[in-house]
Amino acid sequence: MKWLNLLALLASAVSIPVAFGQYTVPPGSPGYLLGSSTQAIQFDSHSLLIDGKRVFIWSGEFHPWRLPVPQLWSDVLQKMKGAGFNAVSIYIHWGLTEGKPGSLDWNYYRSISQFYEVAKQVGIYVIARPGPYINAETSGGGLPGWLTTIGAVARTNQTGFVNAWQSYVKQFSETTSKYQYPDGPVIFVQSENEFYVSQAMNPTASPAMALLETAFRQNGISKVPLTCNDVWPSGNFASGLGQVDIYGFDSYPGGFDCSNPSVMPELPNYYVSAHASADPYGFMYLAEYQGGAFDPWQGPGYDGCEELLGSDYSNVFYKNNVASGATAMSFYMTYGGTNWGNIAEPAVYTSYDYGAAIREPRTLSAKYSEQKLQGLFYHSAPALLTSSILGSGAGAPFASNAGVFTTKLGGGGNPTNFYVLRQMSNNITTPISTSLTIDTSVGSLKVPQFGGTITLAGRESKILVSEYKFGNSVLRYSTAEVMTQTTIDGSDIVVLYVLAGQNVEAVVPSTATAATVTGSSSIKAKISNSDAIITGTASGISVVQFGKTTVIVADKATAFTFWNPRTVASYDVSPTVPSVLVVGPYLVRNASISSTTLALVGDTNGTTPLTVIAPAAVKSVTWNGESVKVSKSNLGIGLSASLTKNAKTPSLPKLKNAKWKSADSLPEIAPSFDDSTWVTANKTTTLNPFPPFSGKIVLFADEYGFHSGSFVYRGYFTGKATGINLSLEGGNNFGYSAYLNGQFLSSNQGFFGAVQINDTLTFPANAVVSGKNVLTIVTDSSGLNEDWNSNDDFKHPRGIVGYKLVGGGDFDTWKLTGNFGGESFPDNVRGPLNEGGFWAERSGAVLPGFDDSKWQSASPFTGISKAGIQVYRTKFTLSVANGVDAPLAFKFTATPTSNYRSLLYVNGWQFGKFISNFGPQTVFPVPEGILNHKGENEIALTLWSLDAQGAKIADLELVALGAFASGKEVVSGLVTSPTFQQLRT
Ligand code: IPT
Repeated sequence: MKWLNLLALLASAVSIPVAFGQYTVPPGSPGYLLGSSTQAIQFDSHSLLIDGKRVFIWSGEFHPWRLPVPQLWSDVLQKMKGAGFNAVSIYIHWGLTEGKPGSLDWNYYRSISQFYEVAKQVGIYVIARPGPYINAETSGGGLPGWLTTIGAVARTNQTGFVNAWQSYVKQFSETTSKYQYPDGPVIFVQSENEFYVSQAMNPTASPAMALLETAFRQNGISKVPLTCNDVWPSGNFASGLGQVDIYGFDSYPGGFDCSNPSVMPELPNYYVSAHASADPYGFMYLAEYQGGAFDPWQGPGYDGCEELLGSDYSNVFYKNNVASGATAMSFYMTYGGTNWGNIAEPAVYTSYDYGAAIREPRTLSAKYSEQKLQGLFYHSAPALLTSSILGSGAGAPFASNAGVFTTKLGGGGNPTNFYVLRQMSNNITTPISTSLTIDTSVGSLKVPQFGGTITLAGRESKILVSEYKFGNSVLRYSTAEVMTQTTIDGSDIVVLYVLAGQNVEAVVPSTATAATVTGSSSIKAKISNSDAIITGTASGISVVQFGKTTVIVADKATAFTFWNPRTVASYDVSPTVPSVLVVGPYLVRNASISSTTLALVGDTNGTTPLTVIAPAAVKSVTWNGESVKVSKSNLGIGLSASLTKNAKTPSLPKLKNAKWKSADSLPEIAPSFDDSTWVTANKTTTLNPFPPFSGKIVLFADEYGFHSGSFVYRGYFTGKATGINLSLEGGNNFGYSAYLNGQFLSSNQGFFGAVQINDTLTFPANAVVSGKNVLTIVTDSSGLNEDWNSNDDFKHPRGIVGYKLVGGGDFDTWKLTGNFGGESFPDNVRGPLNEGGFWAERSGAVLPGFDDSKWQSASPFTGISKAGIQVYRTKFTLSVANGVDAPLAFKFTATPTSNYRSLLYVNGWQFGKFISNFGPQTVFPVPEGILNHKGENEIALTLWSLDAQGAKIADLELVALGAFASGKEVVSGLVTSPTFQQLRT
């Protein structure tokens, strides 16, 4: 191992990039390092290079299928780009794409080509992660439901499994091949997902991985590297069979305990050594770095996750990654979205907000701003991309205070050094002060030199620089952090920030004779011995100008309002691409200059002061296409204006006052119900590794082509049975109700962690008839399990898994049904997982255009007074003003003592599963496009009362989660949403 490290060191010293896919010699020989290529994407042990230029990958995870409105994808990507994200990582969902074996559908929200086009337009690289296994807290971890019935073990090289993914991988690869950089935005294709676990448990992981990689390559993924995400930096697939071009690993060091959001775990300290031995030739790529957390059924809710993995966490942990040498990281998630339909796996509920930087309603969180400051900085510090760790430790020789831990990065043939400072423990929430000994071109300096201290708040990390180049200027050092730099009209600008009130000391060598300070006077500046010396505390914005150099100092909260868009279309967000500085708005999406006009596109949430620092040629400014009155800014630099466009919060209908129509959604309990078109369960054997423990007939819903939502069974028997032993599986928190000959027997619900419900039901004497008896069972599923351990866990059956009549006899016939059409579902827009098997769903009553004129008038707020399922429908019209982005949501009032389960359908899309006593979700955001913001909407709501006393919805309101005057892409009404007439007649 030692000599391998030596080679790696040698490679880093000479920094010869390796092109991917060029490994004609085995890893470990010098030739391996010297492979060369003309390809656009290369790398070495420091960083990725694109078109020969080193690049820091600041990436975020987003699942387009969790936001099924393609016209909103640009909104998320522009928000990401605004925060310095130059890449987006996406999972592609096999199960949603191939609902029926052999019938693949890549249209609508499944369109990867449309996503790549949007990313190309926005100018953001794409990391494509097609699985075929993805985990992702989605049903079956992305494996299709029909895969539960194949004999082969998933995620192995067994023929049955390999055959199963062929079409999906081929079609993914063929489409993606046209979008490989530079023809499109795709820079990496990841093979499989966290296959480490498999290697321990599944000896065929390597051959399975190799087969997949060959399939990607043979079907067109020939220009970009294949990558992996090891669950731990243990080197799986960094070498040997199944080796990828670029090795990556995942890390979730913040944990998932969102109920204790103020507890911050300590920093991981193993990355450097583990990566060095796992992947000595590659740069450190954190393929999934924790960007939030999922929240389980009965969990504390996503606000806790946003706090736990919030701005302090982002500050300390992400900077620690940089201190560990990472030059590429992707946050899981950056926009989480929604588990609409039956996308969720059993651990999670409808919202997949994830406490991410961009929240489920597409609003920006506090940590978005923290990520923006860091993202912009990493792109503004090319020296970071050739640096190595030059030393680290508590106190000396760096910090004067032993309570401060410093990592020094530098080298790489330039004088720039980076000092990553933090406190010794994340338990410390009080500030600490220190001085720092740094290397500069005038020797070692102990800074600050002119009074004051460097302060670190509790849970604050700072990256301080020395000999940092910006344009033709150099920051000798700064005790404030750098946000970004740009050069405008030949004048170099650097933006520095610290928390309000903290000291700042910065020195920039200069031949100027005087320095002026405008804006906030908390900062002073002077020229002394050919140095501009800047000192003071940060408060608002201070602008220091001398010669052709400008240093802007802002307090951190004010820095959060800074934006630095490029003014030409470009994936490259480094300082070599012209940019402007914009201060004030909630969001700046885009900037461009044509002759004397700067056109800005963005969002405001109220009257907002605007300052722009742009070339002198710019005389006028437009905001979202309208010109704004500008004057010289009193900051002493740039132009100022006021953005006055106010977004009116839309007036919303009161659902409590709406006209509701209603019908029984459980007619199947009637003995006379006609189930002749249902499937007859006739299997007595199964390939499923989790067979029934009792009962003659296999009743697993998936065996009969029903993979989503809910199932209804009707079992016929004659004789004198007095009860039944019943076993059901449905994943966490599933429910069921049983009826005999129309009479309610009982209901039950699982809880978190309950795999199976085993109940003995006693038949009331008066319920059993002497002839044919019919037992009706309605049950739902919270999705298929994931398959994290490659042990076919996702094949855990759903529905009835065991039955035995008490008192003798057996069933003659079992009939069952699930979603309309099963695998031959007709709705190729909403796809295979949208609907379940309730009558309201099968009959199409949940679809727009369904004729409910013959239904009775009844409201869900009155509800039902017995056990059963009732469906309610209403319509309302919205007229959200043009140019307003108003994320809307349906808000249930929680009634934890009541026992009911509800599905919310919005224009035929299932966008909420509310369980009265489990929670935690009561607010269900529904994106514009699923909800028609400018026209009519049809809502269907099911109310499944588990108890004999019935249930009612306490309240359901339509609420606005914000209102922004927005420059986002216009959503043109509803996304394609087939109607009842198209799908059921
Ligand atoms: C990691 C998975 O790769 C990802 O798909 C998702 O499930 C994530 O976890 C949790 O949200 S696995 C990691 C926790 C070891």
